[in-house]
Amino acid sequence: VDRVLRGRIDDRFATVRLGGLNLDAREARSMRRVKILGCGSAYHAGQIGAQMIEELARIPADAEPASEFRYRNPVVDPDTLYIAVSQSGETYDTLAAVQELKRKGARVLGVVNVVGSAIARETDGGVYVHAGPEVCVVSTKCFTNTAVAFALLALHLGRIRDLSVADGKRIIEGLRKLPGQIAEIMELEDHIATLAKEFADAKSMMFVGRVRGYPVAREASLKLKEISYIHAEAYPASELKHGPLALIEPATPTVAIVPRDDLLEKNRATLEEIKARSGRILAVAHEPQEKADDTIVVPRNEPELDPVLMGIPLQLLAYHTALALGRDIDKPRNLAKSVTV
Ligand code: F1P
Repeated sequence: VDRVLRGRIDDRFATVRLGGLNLDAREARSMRRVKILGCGSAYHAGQIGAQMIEELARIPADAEPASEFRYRNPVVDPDTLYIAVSQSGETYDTLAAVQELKRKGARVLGVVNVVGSAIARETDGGVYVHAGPEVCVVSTKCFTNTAVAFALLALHLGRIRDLSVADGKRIIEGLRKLPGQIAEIMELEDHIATLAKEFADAKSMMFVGRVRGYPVAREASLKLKEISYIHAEAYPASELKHGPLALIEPATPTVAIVPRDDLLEKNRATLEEIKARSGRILAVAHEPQEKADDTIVVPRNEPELDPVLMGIPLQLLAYHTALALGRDIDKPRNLAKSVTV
């Protein structure tokens, strides 16, 4: 995270410098929508990015799996800024989506880790994530850094459009706190490893989160599936009552993402609904949750940056669950470093 922030924050003007972005102020002001495309963890980081762009720059934004977008003959809109997200920069579905967009005359930026990769070359500009090489197949630090890169981009767009200087300063201070807070979360590893041993027996797990917590829930469930092979579902917390509550029972533990935002009370009510069905609950929150059996307590930052911090203990949870099950974590089955077909 230090690396993605380095040299990019300008305290004096409460803004950020994004050298290779290649998007001038006139273009940034005239765009009507942002559409983010990526696969797997890159898609989930894109969901976080879309929320940050809506919150900090007030531009309507959404994320879609590139692997869906490329097959559905989408309407390509000249007033939409498209952003392709990829760790490797080689994922074929994402590259194909970029090429299709370029053919139709769209402007496409990249949020990419590997410098000079195919997606970095094909896009019109963008932000490098500077997460360094991902030594294992699954994306971990790149997911975190991509979320931070989106915070920088959202801040930049927000300052060009209508974000107040005070808000800019608040987010910049929050960004500066991240590396120290991530180090604090890493101190929780032993506690998380102990919790993971309890989850290693689960046949299935449920991950729930609302708004900022939802992409974190999705990514956490993907990490668990990828490396431990435990079945996991991720649901927006408010969707539970539309069917999936039927799955909650003692043998299906739930991980609930409970940030301290204006949805805190709603999130606590969700914990109650799950508890009432005797489901075991692990919460990720800023303070211990009464209804949960255990809470992983993460430091508080600006609410917009919660997804950056709250994903990390759940990467550790997936890692230690897989370790407890004796899985080959760096080479999980059926997963390639960059999916090229
Ligand atoms: C996308 C992705 C990763 C996943 C695995 C397979 O890769 O789905 O999120 O962990 O490596 O590919 P990328 O486009 O971000 O390189």
